Amino acid sequence: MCDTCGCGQPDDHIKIRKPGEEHEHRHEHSHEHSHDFEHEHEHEHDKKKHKHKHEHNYEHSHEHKSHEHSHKYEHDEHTYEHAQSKEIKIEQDIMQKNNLLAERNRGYFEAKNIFTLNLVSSPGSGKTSLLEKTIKDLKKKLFFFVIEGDQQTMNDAKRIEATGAAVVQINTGNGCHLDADMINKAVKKLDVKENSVLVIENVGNLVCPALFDLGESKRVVIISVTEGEDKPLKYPNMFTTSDICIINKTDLLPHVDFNVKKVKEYALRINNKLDFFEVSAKTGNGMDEWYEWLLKFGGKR
Ligand SMILES: Nc1nc2c(ncn2[C@@H]2O[C@H](COP(=O)(O)OP(=O)(O)OP(=O)(O)O)[C@@H](O)[C@H]2O)c(=O)[nH]1
Ligand SMILES: [Zn+2]
Ligand SMILES: [Zn+2]
Ligand SMILES: [Zn+2]
Ligand SMILES: [Zn+2]
Repeated sequence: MCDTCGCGQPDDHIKIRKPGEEHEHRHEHSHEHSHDFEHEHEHEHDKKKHKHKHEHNYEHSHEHKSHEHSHKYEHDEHTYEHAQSKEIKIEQDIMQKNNLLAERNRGYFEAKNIFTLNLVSSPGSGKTSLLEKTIKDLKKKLFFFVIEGDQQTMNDAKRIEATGAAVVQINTGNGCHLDADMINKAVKKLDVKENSVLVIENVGNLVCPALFDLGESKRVVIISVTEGEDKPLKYPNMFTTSDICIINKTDLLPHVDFNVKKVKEYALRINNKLDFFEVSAKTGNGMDEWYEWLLKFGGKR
């Protein structure tokens, strides 16, 4: 797992904003932070000060001169752990925390009859385009709320705002995925209503978003025909954890070497429960079947 998946992600680098709020310089975060990450600080042990790298909440190992010392924080005896086992421990804690929060999100969504989709894909597969078209065509029938995720810009949120749907943008800074905590906060900011459809556009990346349950009702992986049909084999996690696979940009099929039959076969090899939709968000081709599916699940307006 890469560094940004959990580590190196101080909460105050995450920005959750509605379009138009980006120039207000409103800081919604308090400067609380937990020491989940490695940092150096001084300790006093038997009146002797020493500096060391230290992770609160988690086990840590560090070098020390021969002296007795105790900590406020629980940690293992100072055995010399391998850096690797330490990393795995941190990953487990992060995933566990995320999964608990995802279940809380899911409970909330179920109680309010909010049908939640988590759109995952590589960058540029057409998530925002698909969503724009879907909202325009179905907004009389379904009540849409949107959470847009990407690292830096408000671009996608502005595109969605133009369709008339309520939207917030989560900028993750260096982070390469959304997590359940960000969704929890964004949902409050959006004030998502009962009997609605909440669509979450995850950060464009076929690896890390697969690891983080957001509490969604269904996960939708989008693959475009310009990406090559071997993606399911190369990025199996994304396909095992998804319920729906949308094959987008089918209008380009005459111009690219992409075998639709093969991509489905590869994807089913990874996950035999996947349902497919073949669409062009640009021309609208194939969108009707996708809409039918959405209308079947989404809370009626
Ligand atoms: N030909 C064609 N182009 C499409 C289609 N859907 C999206 N595009 C184009 O693909 C590019 C990326 O589309 P976006 O909707 O921004 O993709 P995205 O997945 O939201 O991108 P990120 O948020 O950056 O990951 C744009 O130039 C779109 O116009 C399609 O069905 N056919
Ligand atoms: Zn990552
Ligand atoms: Zn500290
Ligand atoms: Zn120590
Ligand atoms: Zn997008």
